[in-house]
Amino acid sequence: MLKKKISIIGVPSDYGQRRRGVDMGPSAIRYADIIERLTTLGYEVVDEGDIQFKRGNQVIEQNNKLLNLNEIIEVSNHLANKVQDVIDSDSFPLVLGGDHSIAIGTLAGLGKYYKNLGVIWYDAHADLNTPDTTPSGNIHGMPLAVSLGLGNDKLTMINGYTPKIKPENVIIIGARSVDEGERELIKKLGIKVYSMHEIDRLGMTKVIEDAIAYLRNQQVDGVHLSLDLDALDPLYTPGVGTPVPGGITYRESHLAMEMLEEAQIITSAEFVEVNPILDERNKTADAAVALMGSLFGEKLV
Ligand code: NNH
Ligand code: MN
Ligand code: MN
Ligand code: MN
Repeated sequence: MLKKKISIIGVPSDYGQRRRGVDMGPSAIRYADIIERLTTLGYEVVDEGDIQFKRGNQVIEQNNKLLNLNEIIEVSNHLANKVQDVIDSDSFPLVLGGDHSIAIGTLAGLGKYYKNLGVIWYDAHADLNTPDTTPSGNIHGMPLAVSLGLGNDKLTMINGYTPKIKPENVIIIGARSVDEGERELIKKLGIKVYSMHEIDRLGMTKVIEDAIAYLRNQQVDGVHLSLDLDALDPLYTPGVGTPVPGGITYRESHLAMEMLEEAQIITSAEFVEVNPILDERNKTADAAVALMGSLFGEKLV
């Protein structure tokens, strides 16, 4: 990894969707020994604790196209500030969700530093919905669109600027559930997508080689890995709110992380959608921590 220090930021938010329990993701990941795992690899690991915000019984139906909008704005502002503090301290931001709506805050913080940030969106979904296209009203289906400057102004303007990233610097890996409006947006913006079809056809080795070459060619000044655990097949990560069969395998995901580590290209990461209530004996958090091990340079021999 490019940095010797890693700062863990927990974001216990479940406001981006309707299934309770994903707010316990950071606890489940800590329980799976994330700190020990990374410390063993020689990093100085700082646990920044969890982002603080009002937590309670939701869903608060303020707007059926933007569920829990105000809560998500609050979480995003806090998280953006924390991510900036971590970068200021010359540390690697490692954000633990929470549902994927937290990526709005992560990218709002990162975009202040990286003017040409690359993003690898490892997910079964494209997360490119807007209030006009969302089938659910769940903001966890929108963070990539929001970060590209599309959707509700209050979300796109978090941290006082928009957009946070450029479409030509985004790569989606693992997609297999894409909504109609998202499909149109992918075409319109020319976003690079390695769906399950490309992963099957090319193999993960070629997919990651291409992704790295593509981002280098874009001359990105950093690469953020946004990893939704539902990218993997539910066989390996059952503890997610919206599982989709036919996903990436455990080994393919390790290979992807190992290749990204070898390339020394990742400058920040987040692992989201771990829901211990839906899980089987913390299997999904264990998988998340094992993948982080590979991402941060763990070797078998
Ligand atoms: N595309 C659907 C929606 O917008 C599902 C999104 N669910 C996710 N995204 N887990 O990664 O509601
Ligand atoms: Mn507050
Ligand atoms: Mn997602
Ligand atoms: Mn997903």
